[in-house]
Amino acid sequence: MKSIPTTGFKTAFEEDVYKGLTSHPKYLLSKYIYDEKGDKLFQQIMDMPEYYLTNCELGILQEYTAPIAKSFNAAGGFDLIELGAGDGKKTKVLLEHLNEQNYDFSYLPVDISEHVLKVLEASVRKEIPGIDIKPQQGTYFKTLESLADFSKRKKVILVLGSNIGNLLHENAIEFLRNIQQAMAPEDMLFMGFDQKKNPQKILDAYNDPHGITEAFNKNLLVRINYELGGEFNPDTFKHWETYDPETGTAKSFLVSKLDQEVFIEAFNLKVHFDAWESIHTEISQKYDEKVVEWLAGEAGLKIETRFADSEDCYRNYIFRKK
Ligand code: AVJ
Repeated sequence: MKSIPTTGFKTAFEEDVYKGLTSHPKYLLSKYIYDEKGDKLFQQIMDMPEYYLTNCELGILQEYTAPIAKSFNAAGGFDLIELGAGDGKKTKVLLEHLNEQNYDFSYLPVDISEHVLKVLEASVRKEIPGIDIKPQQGTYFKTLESLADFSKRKKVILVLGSNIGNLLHENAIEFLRNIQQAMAPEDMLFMGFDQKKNPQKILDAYNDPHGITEAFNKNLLVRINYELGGEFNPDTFKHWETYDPETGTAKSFLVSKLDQEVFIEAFNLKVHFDAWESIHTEISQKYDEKVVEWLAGEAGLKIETRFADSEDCYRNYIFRKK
């Protein structure tokens, strides 16, 4: 049934897809949703009214711009390092204020995609001329390591969008610990965490009536077709979202509507799906204060301040080294 490759895989994508689709239960990793098409779909998700996260965080940044900016400041100025900047819509609220108030700082957006950085740099330069922007292409950790000795200034590390929510707690701790290790005692981490809330609101955000989240989730199949010679028919899969209010975990699945075999050329393999068999594709973790405190503590960080939106849907935390 399976043809186990005797030689190595060409890419991590190939290897991870093979592992996920030959496991039981099946899974695919959400990080692979983000090719060029996936990036565009995520952009559309952030613009939907149902995806409350964007506006909640934007609201916090708008309401508390001045105190946030003040907390970033230090005698010798500071470097603002953003992991996963995207289109910078939210960050620009802070950048504009920091620029107007003549704070002494550099903005260092970090991303794996050179393209994302180019677009961001151009829009920042156009909208906020005079800003000192130094894009850093690379993985978060490689870049954080090199930035640790990049300058003697205070580092403020920014992670917006509740991006940590795609990680299981164990991996979230590892992520936070990696950041913690790159921090000097005076440095700080400013990070967004989507909070537990009415479960219906969460389900609506990840199961929108426009079908954008469905297309985003199914982009995994489309990408396998495109890059690995897969023969998935995305219409034969149903996008399914669950939310467990106890653990705070929202999960996305693709469920096969029929018993089928899907050929994938790169593996010379037919993957069998029973009718209603699932592929787990993503988690979007929701947090409460206790869990944030615990994750931070495990990573050697402590909460210094928190900012919440008026409905307490979302919180941005400032962490320091313990
Ligand atoms: C980018 C991980 C924050 O989980 O809310 C949006 C990705 N998935 N809709 C999230 C996503 C489905 C998003 N993060």
